[in-house]
Amino acid sequence: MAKSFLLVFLCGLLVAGSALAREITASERLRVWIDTDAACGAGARTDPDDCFALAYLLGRDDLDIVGVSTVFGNAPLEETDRITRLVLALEQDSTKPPIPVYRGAAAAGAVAASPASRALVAALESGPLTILALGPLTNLQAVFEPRPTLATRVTQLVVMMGKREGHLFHPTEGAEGAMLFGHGPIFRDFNFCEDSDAVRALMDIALPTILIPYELARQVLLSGSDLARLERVGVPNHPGGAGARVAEIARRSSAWLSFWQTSVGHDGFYPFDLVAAIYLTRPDYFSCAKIGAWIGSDRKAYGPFAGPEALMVAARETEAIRTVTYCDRLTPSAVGAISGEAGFHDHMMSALGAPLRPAL
Ligand SMILES: [Ca+2]
Repeated sequence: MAKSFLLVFLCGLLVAGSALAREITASERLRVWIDTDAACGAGARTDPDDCFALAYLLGRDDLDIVGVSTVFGNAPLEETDRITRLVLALEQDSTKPPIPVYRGAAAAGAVAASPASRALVAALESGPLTILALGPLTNLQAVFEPRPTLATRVTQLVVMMGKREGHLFHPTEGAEGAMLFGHGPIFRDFNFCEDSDAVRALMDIALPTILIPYELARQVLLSGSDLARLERVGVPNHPGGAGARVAEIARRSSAWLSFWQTSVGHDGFYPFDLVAAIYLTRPDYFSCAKIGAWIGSDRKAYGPFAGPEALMVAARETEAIRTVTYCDRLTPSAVGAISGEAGFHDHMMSALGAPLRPAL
């Protein structure tokens, strides 16, 4: 699916990304908080998706990013906090105040007050907030478990998590003629697994939750040639200049790309958190529905064996303890099926600063 999607994209490069017709006023901007375990370049198998999500969001004029909090996950907190600050500092606009970064939880269960939880509470008290959670939900547990009424200040909580019962996170799943276990690892629902107790705690709180799951993110591929294009976004003689952030993240993604090429069997990777970030500005690209969610063992994916605990969705009234919005696929316009529309991949690349046509 991802390859055919790419072909559609490559054939449809004529339309530029969404140029804003007029200047967006401050009151129209979406007020956003980002919670992240950014770890690009921290190790050979650390996913750079948070870093791309940050780069995408920092490049938008229609968002008011009031704060960023860091959490353990893709790497220890020391690393995620350091790398988040590094990503934000690259290309810092000297005409604007820097976006504040707050250090959060270093491990599951670390829910004592932290700079992150205090700052997020203050941000919620000062206005409605969209929260984009790209890592384990420990920082959110630290905020909402002691003060559940703050949930009324949340416009939407967008989380990279969730699965249908019976669904395995394997790259060949759903591919025609593919042997499921033939090649590549089965991924975990990482943000859930790293702190399932935080998810359990938040399930009791009425947060307007939107789940962007693996099954949606796998419809988007950031390919090796995409990364090469993004590396060229930077201006060579001006390392801190336009495009430096994206180019640096692309360079820090080379080991992750190699892992996917050799171990997963794809010339590219699914940019999970970047896909979730794009939901904030282009929800029209996402096909979503209200659905029941619960935490439990998957009874369908592993034959006679009980699967590991997961955050699952389906219309099972007996177990659905929460209603969430679950986005399982891209819309036809996002995959370029509607003539004249710039698709999801086109939007993603142009928003990151890549030229619309690959350099010859
Ligand atoms: Ca992440």
